[in-house]
Amino acid sequence: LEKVREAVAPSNGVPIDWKPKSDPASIQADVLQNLEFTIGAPSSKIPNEVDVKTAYRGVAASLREHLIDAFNRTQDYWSKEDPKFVYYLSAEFLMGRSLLNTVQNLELTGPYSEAIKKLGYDLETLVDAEQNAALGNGGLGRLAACFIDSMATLDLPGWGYGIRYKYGMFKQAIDAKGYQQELPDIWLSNGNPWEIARPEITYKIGFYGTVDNFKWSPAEQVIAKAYDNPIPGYKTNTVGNLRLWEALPLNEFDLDAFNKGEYDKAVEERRKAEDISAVLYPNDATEYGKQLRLKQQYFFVSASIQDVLARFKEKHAGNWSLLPEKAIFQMNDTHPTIAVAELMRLLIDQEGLDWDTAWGITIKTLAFTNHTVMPEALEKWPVAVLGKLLPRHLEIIDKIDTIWKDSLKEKILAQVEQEKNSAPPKAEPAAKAPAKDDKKAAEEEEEEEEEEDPVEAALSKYGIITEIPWQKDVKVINMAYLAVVGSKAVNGVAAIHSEIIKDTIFKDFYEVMPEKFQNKTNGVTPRRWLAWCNPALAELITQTLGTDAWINETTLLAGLRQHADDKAFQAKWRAVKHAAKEKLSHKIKALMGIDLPTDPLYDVQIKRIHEYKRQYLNILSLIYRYHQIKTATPEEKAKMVPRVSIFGGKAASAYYAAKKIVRLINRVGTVVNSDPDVGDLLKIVFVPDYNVDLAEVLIPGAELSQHISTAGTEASGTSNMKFAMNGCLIIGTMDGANIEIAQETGKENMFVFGMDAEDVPVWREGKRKEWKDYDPRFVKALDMIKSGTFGEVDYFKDLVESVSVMNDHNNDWFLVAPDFTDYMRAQDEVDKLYADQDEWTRRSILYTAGSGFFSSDRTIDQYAKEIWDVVPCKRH
Ligand code: NBG
Repeated sequence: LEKVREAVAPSNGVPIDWKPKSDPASIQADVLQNLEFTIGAPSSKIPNEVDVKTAYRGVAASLREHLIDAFNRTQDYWSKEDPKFVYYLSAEFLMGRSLLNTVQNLELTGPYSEAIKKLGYDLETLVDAEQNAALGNGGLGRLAACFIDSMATLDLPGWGYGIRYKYGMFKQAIDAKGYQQELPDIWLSNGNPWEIARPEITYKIGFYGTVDNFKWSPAEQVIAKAYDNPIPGYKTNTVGNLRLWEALPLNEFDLDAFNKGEYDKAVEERRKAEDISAVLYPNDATEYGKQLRLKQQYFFVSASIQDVLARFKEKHAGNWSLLPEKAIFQMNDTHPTIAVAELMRLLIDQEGLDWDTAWGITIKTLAFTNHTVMPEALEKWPVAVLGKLLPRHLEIIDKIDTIWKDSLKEKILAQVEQEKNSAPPKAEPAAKAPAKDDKKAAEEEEEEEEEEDPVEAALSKYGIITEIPWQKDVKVINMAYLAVVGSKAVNGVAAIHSEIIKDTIFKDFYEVMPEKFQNKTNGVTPRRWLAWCNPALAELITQTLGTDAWINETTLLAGLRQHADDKAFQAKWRAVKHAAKEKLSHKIKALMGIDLPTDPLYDVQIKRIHEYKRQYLNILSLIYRYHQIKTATPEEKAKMVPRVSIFGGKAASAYYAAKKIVRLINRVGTVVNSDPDVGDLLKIVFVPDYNVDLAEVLIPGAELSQHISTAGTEASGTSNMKFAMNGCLIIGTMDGANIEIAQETGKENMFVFGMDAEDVPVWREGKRKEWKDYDPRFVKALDMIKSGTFGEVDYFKDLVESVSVMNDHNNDWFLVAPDFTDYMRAQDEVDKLYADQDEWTRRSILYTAGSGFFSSDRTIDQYAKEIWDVVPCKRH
């Protein structure tokens, strides 16, 4: 080794500062070299006979050198400086593609484009050859991806931690009849040039088994193997890390079994282990309660915490009280919340700390973000399930629960006393009460005796381990409560959502520890979601503001406001938007073979398909629009505003109502698009397999986007922010981050409709009187479905019924019918405004101008300062 060092290092012993070169000629040579020696393409075929996918790999391999160079320097520097780190624990990271983002963030686009051109390709084609890394379901996973981009850009020492799923989010196909079909997402089939396998970094993860005197002996063990994914910041040398874990068997292969001819048995252990990191659960706000899911959660959480503790020990062996000054784990929703028990277990069982010391460290080292109030997505594991898989953790959770409730006892006792004293004295039994027979009286007495102690009753609502009301005797662990108790801070993801959680799901907890609760309004990275996906608009913004500093300092976008009334600027803005519509139209032609005119209003609703997101409301209004077109006179038709309505999104595979909505949209699209009476007045398109790279085309091309959830249900929404950045107007309810977008861009510029979050529960209780009857247009739309205009009358029957029984307020839980009229009013305003293109464009500019607040740089800066206490550590 010494000899090698001597050979590569100059005499002063400092290693040669090797760096990949960035001029086009060197890049070209480097790509060629990588094509041959990394990828293995025969030199006789390079470059002209190499197919696009291979060429992509060659270019990625060359870029990877730049990435790894900066990555190693960053990580070395951080290791030397030893700052406090944030670890973002998330079961999902919806990264999308990396080539364009990498080349842009490293500021190498110019030389790479040139080099690639000289080799006979173009950057855009190669970008398109990359598979999507769809290791997430929707907003929650994409948020995690935006966050690590911002962490790197802000030079914050931080890593993401998650699972390297072999199969990501399922691929969605729509069959000829309009049904959604789910296909496996084999995203690694062309390799993954961005990751660095780390066979040297592994941890053992145990499951099942027994606990004897606090000592856990797992019955099953697997190995977690690390893969690092360098995350480049923009305009900085910092490259962060996303470490993903793959599950492998402890024993590769049972040769004995194989030799006996038991081939299945020979590979059984491998198969069982690999199952753990095989698939991303394709659900978003619906809980299947699968044991494997819990296994996945524990798997990645345990590996990540073990990894962090191992590094900590190398530097600060034994000094555990220092841990909260060196590390904070942010738990992204309930999926990683087993971390509370795992950190306790490792500190106590492995490091030998006592309970109180371990607990003191734990609650300073964990923080929790809640992303939904939908009860089905707030994970509750049956005690029986968790206790079997993780028996030691169950013990720990049980003890946390007991100590937590004990700590509240005094407070509750005082409350109960106070209530007793202030309650009116109990009336004496009426003198003439009929005498009871003895037996009955005795029974009643017994019942009274059994009556719960009021303190116990009051305490039960704080229980981490509780009974589910509809299934007595089945005990469950409320993972969100465990997280709230075990964290230093709890936050919601938009202002309204953070208030709602304090009033509803965490009300009791908020009352006893209000200081823990915070808000951190979501954000999105302005790099991927404006600068890189909409280069023409970005260029216009840079020209207009005289700087591209807005890419990292998005509040500078406010400078566009002063140009909003300038007609010449409006014309330029419109031209750029129109070009983006054309690009979108070409994309749809390529994907679906549908020709979309580019003059109509482009109206887009893209998100997971869910009843609360109300794609149903949108399609019902379009059905009525279709009816209007069919019955219009030529004069009326001439006045109509043509529209292209685009939907995209996946329904969870077992979510039948959502799947019916997908089918309805597709059926309506088929009928409308082929009706010669309609022509270009209305086109309805459902783009299959909506994902990150489609979003990067759909968002710039959209002029109107729909964020129309029932108020109080959408925690934040993040695509609303992306649309706003790209100058797309919003029709929406006063829900989630729409409220803050309206504040920033002007509520008068948004098409706001519907009940607000305070009205909704009142409506549901059936107390709202002013709503008299169904809107006749709503009735018409439903009638058209019922009468078979779109076929499949029986199939759509329950969808129709779900919004039909007006007096049963449990029906139509998401208020499709009661919000319909106001929605139609807002849609009329949309049409009216679109006819006035100057005013529309003015507003479009104001959206971009007002979107600066919604950069994830701002969000992450707030997390860093207000929760994590992590400061930038920048290598120069
Ligand atoms: C989702 C919410 C969205 C929110 C994202 C990111 C879950 C559980 N929640 O409204 O539905 O924008 O999280 O915070 O996926």
